[in-house]
Amino acid sequence: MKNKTLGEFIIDNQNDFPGSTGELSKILSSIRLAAKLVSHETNKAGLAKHILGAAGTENIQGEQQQKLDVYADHQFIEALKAREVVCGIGSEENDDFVSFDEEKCKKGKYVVLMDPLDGSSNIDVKVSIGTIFSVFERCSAIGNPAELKDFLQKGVKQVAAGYVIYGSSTMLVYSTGNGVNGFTFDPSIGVFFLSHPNMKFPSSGSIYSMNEGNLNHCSAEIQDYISFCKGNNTATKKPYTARYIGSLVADFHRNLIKGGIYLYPSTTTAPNGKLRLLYECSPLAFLAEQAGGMAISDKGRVLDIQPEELHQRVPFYIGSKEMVKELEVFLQGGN
Ligand code: AHM
Ligand code: MG
Repeated sequence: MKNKTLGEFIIDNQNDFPGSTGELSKILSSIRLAAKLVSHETNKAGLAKHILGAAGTENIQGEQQQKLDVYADHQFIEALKAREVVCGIGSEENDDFVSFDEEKCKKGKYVVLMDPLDGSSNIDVKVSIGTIFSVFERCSAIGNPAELKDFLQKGVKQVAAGYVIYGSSTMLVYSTGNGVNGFTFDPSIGVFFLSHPNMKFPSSGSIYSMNEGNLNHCSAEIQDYISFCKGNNTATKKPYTARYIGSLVADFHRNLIKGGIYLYPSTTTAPNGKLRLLYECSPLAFLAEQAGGMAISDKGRVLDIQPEELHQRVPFYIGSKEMVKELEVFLQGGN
Protein backbone atom coordinates (compact mmCIF):
# COMPACT_ATOMS: atom_id res chain seq x y z
CA MET A 1 0.00 0.00 0.00
CA LYS A 2 1.46 3.35 -1.02
CA ASN A 3 1.49 6.48 1.09
CA LYS A 4 -0.98 9.31 0.88
CA THR A 5 -1.18 11.10 -2.48
CA LEU A 6 -0.47 14.80 -2.89
CA GLY A 7 -4.14 15.34 -3.77
CA GLU A 8 -5.29 13.72 -0.53
CA PHE A 9 -2.70 15.64 1.45
CA ILE A 10 -3.77 19.00 0.00
CA ILE A 11 -7.40 18.33 0.96
CA ASP A 12 -6.50 17.11 4.48
CA ASN A 13 -4.34 20.18 4.98
CA GLN A 14 -7.08 22.49 3.74
CA ASN A 15 -9.43 21.06 6.36
CA ASP A 16 -6.91 22.06 9.05
CA PHE A 17 -7.61 25.75 8.30
CA PRO A 18 -11.11 26.65 9.52
CA GLY A 19 -12.96 28.84 7.04
CA SER A 20 -10.61 27.93 4.19
CA THR A 21 -12.13 28.52 0.75
CA GLY A 22 -10.12 25.95 -1.18
CA GLU A 23 -8.45 28.60 -3.35
CA LEU A 24 -4.93 27.85 -2.13
CA SER A 25 -5.63 24.16 -2.71
CA LYS A 26 -6.53 24.96 -6.31
CA ILE A 27 -3.22 26.80 -6.75
CA LEU A 28 -1.30 23.80 -5.42
CA SER A 29 -3.28 21.48 -7.70
CA SER A 30 -2.49 23.58 -10.75
CA ILE A 31 1.21 23.59 -9.85
CA ARG A 32 1.01 19.80 -9.48
CA LEU A 33 -0.49 19.52 -12.99
CA ALA A 34 2.08 21.81 -14.66
CA ALA A 35 4.90 20.00 -12.81
CA LYS A 36 3.77 16.69 -14.33
CA LEU A 37 3.80 18.19 -17.83
CA VAL A 38 7.26 19.73 -17.35
CA SER A 39 8.58 16.51 -15.81
CA HIS A 40 7.36 14.59 -18.84
CA GLU A 41 9.04 16.98 -21.29
CA THR A 42 12.25 17.09 -19.21
CA ASN A 43 12.59 13.35 -19.44
CA LYS A 44 12.52 13.36 -23.21
CA ALA A 45 14.61 16.51 -23.71
CA GLY A 46 17.37 14.49 -25.35
CA LEU A 47 15.00 12.92 -27.85
CA ALA A 48 12.52 15.63 -28.69
CA LYS A 49 14.28 18.32 -30.72
CA HIS A 50 11.47 20.81 -30.13
CA ILE A 51 12.35 20.94 -26.42
CA LEU A 52 16.17 20.83 -26.45
CA GLY A 53 18.48 23.83 -26.78
CA ALA A 54 18.17 27.59 -26.93
CA ALA A 55 14.92 29.29 -27.85
CA GLY A 56 16.83 32.13 -29.54
CA THR A 57 15.48 34.77 -27.13
CA GLU A 58 16.74 36.47 -23.98
CA ASN A 59 14.90 37.21 -20.73
CA ILE A 60 15.03 40.60 -18.99
CA GLN A 61 18.24 39.60 -17.29
CA GLY A 62 19.94 39.16 -20.66
CA GLU A 63 20.10 35.38 -20.20
CA GLN A 64 19.55 33.01 -23.11
CA GLN A 65 16.13 31.37 -22.77
CA GLN A 66 16.05 27.64 -23.37
CA LYS A 67 13.08 26.03 -25.11
CA LEU A 68 12.23 24.20 -21.88
CA ASP A 69 12.26 27.53 -19.94
CA VAL A 70 9.69 28.95 -22.31
CA TYR A 71 7.63 25.74 -22.28
CA ALA A 72 7.61 25.56 -18.47
CA ASP A 73 6.69 29.24 -18.13
CA HIS A 74 3.74 28.72 -20.48
CA GLN A 75 2.51 25.56 -18.73
CA PHE A 76 2.57 27.07 -15.23
CA ILE A 77 0.90 30.29 -16.37
CA GLU A 78 -1.85 28.44 -18.25
CA ALA A 79 -2.50 25.98 -15.40
CA LEU A 80 -2.74 28.79 -12.85
CA LYS A 81 -4.94 30.95 -15.07
CA ALA A 82 -7.36 28.08 -15.73
CA ARG A 83 -8.20 27.65 -12.01
CA GLU A 84 -9.32 31.31 -11.81
CA VAL A 85 -8.01 31.88 -8.29
CA VAL A 86 -4.85 33.86 -9.08
CA CYS A 87 -4.97 37.46 -10.31
CA GLY A 88 -1.41 37.59 -11.62
CA ILE A 89 1.96 35.94 -11.84
CA GLY A 90 5.54 37.21 -11.76
CA SER A 91 8.11 35.02 -13.48
CA GLU A 92 11.82 35.00 -14.19
CA GLU A 93 10.99 34.64 -17.87
CA ASN A 94 8.77 37.73 -18.20
CA ASP A 95 9.99 41.34 -17.93
CA ASP A 96 6.82 42.47 -16.20
CA PHE A 97 4.30 40.64 -14.06
CA VAL A 98 1.39 39.10 -16.01
CA SER A 99 -2.02 40.28 -14.86
CA PHE A 100 -4.90 37.84 -15.45
CA ASP A 101 -7.67 40.22 -16.41
CA GLU A 102 -10.54 37.77 -16.85
CA GLU A 103 -13.36 38.75 -14.46
CA LYS A 104 -13.03 35.60 -12.32
CA CYS A 105 -9.24 35.92 -12.09
CA LYS A 106 -9.49 39.55 -10.98
CA LYS A 107 -11.54 38.28 -8.04
CA GLY A 108 -8.67 35.96 -7.08
CA LYS A 109 -7.03 36.89 -3.81
CA TYR A 110 -3.58 35.43 -4.57
CA VAL A 111 -0.54 36.21 -6.71
CA VAL A 112 2.19 33.72 -7.59
CA LEU A 113 5.88 34.35 -8.24
CA MET A 114 7.98 31.68 -9.89
CA ASP A 115 11.12 30.57 -11.60
CA PRO A 116 9.51 28.03 -13.94
CA LEU A 117 12.76 26.28 -14.88
CA ASP A 118 15.70 26.95 -12.60
CA GLY A 119 19.20 25.79 -13.46
CA SER A 120 18.39 25.84 -17.15
CA SER A 121 22.04 25.69 -18.19
CA ASN A 122 21.86 22.08 -16.94
CA ILE A 123 19.00 20.97 -19.25
CA ASP A 124 21.10 19.93 -22.20
CA VAL A 125 23.56 17.96 -20.03
CA LYS A 126 20.99 15.83 -18.15
CA VAL A 127 21.65 17.38 -14.75
CA SER A 128 18.83 18.05 -12.25
CA ILE A 129 16.78 21.21 -12.72
CA GLY A 130 13.80 22.63 -10.86
CA THR A 131 10.79 24.93 -10.53
CA ILE A 132 10.48 27.36 -7.59
CA PHE A 133 7.20 29.03 -6.56
CA SER A 134 5.94 31.50 -3.99
CA VAL A 135 2.33 32.47 -3.14
CA PHE A 136 1.14 35.73 -1.53
CA GLU A 137 -2.26 37.17 -0.75
CA ARG A 138 -2.66 40.28 -2.87
CA CYS A 139 -2.68 43.66 -1.12
CA SER A 140 -4.57 45.53 -3.88
CA ALA A 141 -8.37 45.50 -3.97
CA ILE A 142 -10.03 42.25 -5.00
CA GLY A 143 -11.86 42.70 -8.33
CA ASN A 144 -9.17 45.00 -9.81
CA PRO A 145 -6.22 43.95 -11.97
CA ALA A 146 -3.09 42.86 -10.07
CA GLU A 147 -0.61 45.63 -9.21
CA LEU A 148 3.16 45.65 -8.75
CA LYS A 149 2.76 46.10 -4.99
CA ASP A 150 1.05 42.69 -4.80
CA PHE A 151 4.35 41.11 -5.82
CA LEU A 152 6.75 43.34 -3.86
CA GLN A 153 5.99 41.83 -0.45
CA LYS A 154 8.39 40.66 2.24
CA GLY A 155 9.00 36.91 2.19
CA VAL A 156 7.66 36.62 5.71
CA LYS A 157 4.19 37.24 4.24
CA GLN A 158 4.23 34.19 1.96
CA VAL A 159 1.26 31.88 2.45
CA ALA A 160 2.90 29.02 0.58
CA ALA A 161 6.16 28.24 -1.18
CA GLY A 162 7.79 25.23 -2.73
CA TYR A 163 9.81 23.68 -5.49
CA VAL A 164 9.78 20.81 -7.92
CA ILE A 165 13.03 18.98 -8.59
CA TYR A 166 13.35 17.13 -11.88
CA GLY A 167 16.13 14.74 -10.90
CA SER A 168 16.65 10.99 -10.82
CA SER A 169 13.00 11.14 -9.87
CA THR A 170 10.67 14.13 -9.78
CA MET A 171 9.73 15.51 -6.37
CA LEU A 172 7.43 18.32 -5.26
CA VAL A 173 8.28 19.88 -1.89
CA TYR A 174 6.11 22.59 -0.36
CA SER A 175 4.97 24.35 2.78
CA THR A 176 1.90 26.37 3.69
CA GLY A 177 3.57 27.53 6.90
CA ASN A 178 2.96 24.35 8.81
CA GLY A 179 6.13 22.34 8.15
CA VAL A 180 7.61 21.04 4.91
CA ASN A 181 6.48 17.91 3.09
CA GLY A 182 7.93 16.18 0.03
CA PHE A 183 6.11 14.10 -2.59
CA THR A 184 7.76 11.78 -5.10
CA PHE A 185 6.23 11.35 -8.54
CA ASP A 186 5.39 7.86 -9.77
CA PRO A 187 5.45 8.34 -13.56
CA SER A 188 3.86 4.95 -14.25
CA ILE A 189 0.53 6.14 -12.84
CA GLY A 190 1.07 9.92 -12.89
CA VAL A 191 0.66 10.44 -9.14
CA PHE A 192 2.74 12.24 -6.48
CA PHE A 193 2.97 10.27 -3.21
CA LEU A 194 3.99 11.62 0.20
CA SER A 195 7.52 10.24 0.55
CA HIS A 196 9.22 12.79 2.84
CA PRO A 197 6.82 13.90 5.60
CA ASN A 198 7.84 16.77 7.89
CA MET A 199 11.24 17.44 6.32
CA LYS A 200 13.88 18.97 8.62
CA PHE A 201 17.34 20.36 7.92
CA PRO A 202 19.98 18.56 10.00
CA SER A 203 21.08 21.28 12.45
CA SER A 204 24.60 21.08 11.01
CA GLY A 205 26.43 19.23 8.24
CA SER A 206 29.66 19.04 6.31
CA ILE A 207 28.73 20.20 2.80
CA TYR A 208 29.36 23.68 1.38
CA SER A 209 28.04 24.65 -2.06
CA MET A 210 29.41 27.63 -3.91
CA ASN A 211 30.70 28.49 -7.37
CA GLU A 212 34.31 28.85 -6.23
CA GLY A 213 35.32 30.08 -9.67
CA ASN A 214 34.12 33.45 -8.38
CA LEU A 215 36.19 33.37 -5.17
CA ASN A 216 38.86 35.89 -6.20
CA HIS A 217 36.07 38.38 -6.88
CA CYS A 218 34.41 37.90 -3.48
CA SER A 219 34.87 39.85 -0.24
CA ALA A 220 37.69 39.04 2.20
CA GLU A 221 35.01 37.71 4.60
CA ILE A 222 33.77 35.15 2.06
CA GLN A 223 37.33 34.19 1.14
CA ASP A 224 38.13 33.65 4.84
CA TYR A 225 34.96 31.57 5.29
CA ILE A 226 35.81 29.32 2.32
CA SER A 227 39.29 28.89 3.72
CA PHE A 228 37.62 27.86 7.00
CA CYS A 229 35.46 25.33 5.08
CA LYS A 230 38.65 23.80 3.74
CA GLY A 231 39.75 23.15 7.29
CA ASN A 232 42.36 25.88 7.41
CA ASN A 233 40.91 27.56 10.47
CA THR A 234 39.12 24.83 12.34
CA ALA A 235 40.60 23.17 15.37
CA THR A 236 40.22 19.77 13.70
CA LYS A 237 41.73 20.88 10.34
CA LYS A 238 39.10 18.61 8.81
CA PRO A 239 37.66 20.09 5.64
CA TYR A 240 34.01 20.29 4.70
CA THR A 241 32.97 18.57 1.47
CA ALA A 242 32.43 20.75 -1.62
CA ARG A 243 29.32 19.95 -3.71
CA TYR A 244 28.02 22.33 -6.36
CA ILE A 245 25.50 21.30 -8.99
CA GLY A 246 24.74 24.75 -10.39
CA SER A 247 20.98 24.19 -10.05
CA LEU A 248 19.84 26.01 -6.93
CA VAL A 249 16.92 23.64 -6.33
CA ALA A 250 19.15 20.59 -6.52
CA ASP A 251 21.84 22.08 -4.28
CA PHE A 252 19.19 23.17 -1.77
CA HIS A 253 17.42 19.79 -1.85
CA ARG A 254 20.63 17.86 -1.21
CA ASN A 255 21.61 20.13 1.66
CA LEU A 256 18.12 19.86 3.16
CA ILE A 257 18.43 16.10 3.25
CA LYS A 258 22.11 15.73 4.14
CA GLY A 259 22.90 18.97 6.01
CA GLY A 260 24.91 21.75 4.40
CA ILE A 261 25.14 25.38 3.34
CA TYR A 262 24.67 27.06 -0.06
CA LEU A 263 26.26 30.42 -0.84
CA TYR A 264 25.83 32.87 -3.73
CA PRO A 265 27.62 36.00 -2.47
CA SER A 266 28.18 39.34 -4.16
CA THR A 267 31.22 39.67 -6.40
CA THR A 268 33.05 42.65 -7.86
CA THR A 269 31.19 42.13 -11.13
CA ALA A 270 27.80 41.21 -9.56
CA PRO A 271 27.47 43.41 -6.45
CA ASN A 272 24.09 41.87 -5.52
CA GLY A 273 25.02 38.32 -6.38
CA LYS A 274 23.10 36.42 -9.03
CA LEU A 275 19.98 35.02 -7.46
CA ARG A 276 16.62 36.73 -7.57
CA LEU A 277 14.95 37.62 -4.29
CA LEU A 278 11.30 37.06 -5.14
CA TYR A 279 11.23 33.76 -6.97
CA GLU A 280 14.49 32.06 -5.95
CA CYS A 281 15.68 33.26 -2.53
CA SER A 282 12.48 34.13 -0.72
CA PRO A 283 10.54 30.88 -1.35
CA LEU A 284 13.55 28.73 -0.44
CA ALA A 285 14.13 30.88 2.66
CA PHE A 286 10.50 30.23 3.69
CA LEU A 287 11.00 26.48 3.25
CA ALA A 288 14.35 26.57 5.06
CA GLU A 289 12.86 28.27 8.12
CA GLN A 290 9.89 25.91 8.07
CA ALA A 291 12.37 23.02 8.05
CA GLY A 292 14.42 24.41 10.96
CA GLY A 293 17.14 25.88 8.73
CA MET A 294 18.18 29.48 8.15
CA ALA A 295 18.52 31.91 5.22
CA ILE A 296 20.33 35.25 5.29
CA SER A 297 21.64 37.92 2.98
CA ASP A 298 24.50 40.32 3.77
CA LYS A 299 22.25 42.36 6.06
CA GLY A 300 20.21 39.73 7.86
CA ARG A 301 17.18 37.51 7.39
CA VAL A 302 16.06 37.04 3.77
CA LEU A 303 12.36 36.92 4.73
CA ASP A 304 12.60 40.46 6.20
CA ILE A 305 13.92 42.14 3.05
CA GLN A 306 11.48 44.65 1.55
CA PRO A 307 11.62 44.04 -2.23
CA GLU A 308 11.97 47.09 -4.45
CA GLU A 309 11.75 45.51 -7.88
CA LEU A 310 10.43 42.33 -9.45
CA HIS A 311 13.76 40.93 -10.61
CA GLN A 312 15.87 42.20 -7.68
CA ARG A 313 18.97 40.18 -6.82
CA VAL A 314 20.44 39.64 -3.37
CA PRO A 315 23.50 37.85 -1.95
CA PHE A 316 22.15 34.56 -0.57
CA TYR A 317 23.26 32.09 2.11
CA ILE A 318 20.97 29.21 3.12
CA GLY A 319 21.11 25.87 4.84
CA SER A 320 21.57 24.12 8.17
CA LYS A 321 21.13 26.58 11.02
CA GLU A 322 24.48 26.03 12.75
CA MET A 323 26.38 26.36 9.48
CA VAL A 324 24.62 29.59 8.49
CA LYS A 325 25.31 31.00 11.96
CA GLU A 326 28.96 30.02 11.56
CA LEU A 327 29.08 31.96 8.27
CA GLU A 328 27.27 34.92 9.86
CA VAL A 329 30.17 35.38 12.29
CA PHE A 330 32.53 35.75 9.31
CA LEU A 331 30.16 38.17 7.53
CA GLN A 332 30.04 40.32 10.66
CA GLY A 333 33.82 40.44 10.69
CA GLY A 334 34.11 38.28 13.80
CA ASN A 335 36.84 36.03 12.41
P1 AHM B 1 18.79 30.46 -13.81
O1 AHM B 1 17.54 30.84 -13.07
O2 AHM B 1 19.02 31.32 -15.02
O3 AHM B 1 18.85 29.01 -14.12
O4 AHM B 1 20.03 30.84 -12.86
C1 AHM B 1 20.01 30.46 -11.52
C2 AHM B 1 21.04 29.39 -11.31
C3 AHM B 1 20.84 28.65 -10.02
O5 AHM B 1 20.03 27.54 -10.19
C4 AHM B 1 22.24 28.24 -9.69
O6 AHM B 1 22.43 28.01 -8.33
C5 AHM B 1 23.04 29.40 -10.19
O7 AHM B 1 22.28 30.01 -11.21
C6 AHM B 1 24.33 28.97 -10.78
O8 AHM B 1 25.05 30.09 -11.17
P2 AHM B 1 26.58 30.00 -11.58
O9 AHM B 1 26.63 29.32 -12.90
O10 AHM B 1 27.02 31.42 -11.64
O11 AHM B 1 27.29 29.23 -10.52
MG1 MG C 1 16.58 30.58 -11.63
